[in-house]
Amino acid sequence: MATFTQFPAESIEVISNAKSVAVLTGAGISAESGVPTFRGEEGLWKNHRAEELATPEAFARNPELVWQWYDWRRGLVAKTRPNPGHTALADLEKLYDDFTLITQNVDGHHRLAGSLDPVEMHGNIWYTRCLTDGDIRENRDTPLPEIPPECGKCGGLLRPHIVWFGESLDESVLSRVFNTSSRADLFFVIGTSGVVQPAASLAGMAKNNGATVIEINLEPTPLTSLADYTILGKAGEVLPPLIEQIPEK
Ligand code: BJW
Repeated sequence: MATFTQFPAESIEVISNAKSVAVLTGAGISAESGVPTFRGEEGLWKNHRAEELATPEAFARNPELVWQWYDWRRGLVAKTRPNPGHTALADLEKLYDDFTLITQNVDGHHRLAGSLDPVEMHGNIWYTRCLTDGDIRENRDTPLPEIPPECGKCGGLLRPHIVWFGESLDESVLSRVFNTSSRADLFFVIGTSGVVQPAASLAGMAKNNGATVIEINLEPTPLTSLADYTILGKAGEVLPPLIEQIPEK
């Protein structure tokens, strides 16, 4: 484990020679867009208790309160745009035949920046799911005209199409992220505190299968001890100059 403020020359060689690349992002990649992170001084959990807002029990208890919080967050995200960190990852993707972007973020910014098929492990804030008929659909209304919103098809209660604490992740998503992390020879972990499972275990899975792990974060995290390189800095400042150094194949 070693920490740096920019990519050392030998890591550029590893990145240039990689054949199978996986990237895991967290809230930190969107922080420079103005989307709040969860933990830390400025994080969402500073003023809001996770268990009162981001659990199925919280929603069953008080769907209006949970929807008001998500409506507020949707309004925040709607005012933001992808930043140079998102764009750099969309550019990085073009350099490899085997590349998977895995994100814990629900803001949809990777896709907006041009990433072709990001795996959104925790869902997407712009989709709703009906509790009665399971219908999933895009909904970009902001603010929402009614809270809580109802299913246009069956009148059932809609919930955000997001994975809350204590809920299982979609099986197909899980198998995709486990497969891609196990076969990667290079694994980036960017802007995540590395405490929420199962996302937090992916870097270790990659490492155990022989991958080089590169972390980019403002500060050391629980994943720093397993990373081969930790670059301390803002993703939107660290990633763009990196891409310029990787030769096209
Ligand atoms: C920058 C930066 C810049 C800032 N540049 N960096 C095993 C052991 C123990 C517990 C569990 C376990 N398995 C499952 C659990 C329970 C639970 C869990 O992990 N709990 C832990 C907290 C202990 N996991 C679950 O419940 C998951 N379900 C599951 O596993 O089902 C099976 C199961 C259930 C129960 C028991 C056992 C098995 C589901 C997890 C769903 C997470 N949902 C949330 C909220 C919903 C989405 C929403 O409303 O938006 O997802 S929680 C929240 O945390 C959100 C995030 O995606 C997630 C991760 O946060 P992230 O992205 O890391 O953000 P931060 O804020 O924590 O960190 C930001 C980082 O960026 C910091 O490090 C900064 O330094 C950095 N940064 N600016 C670079 N510019």
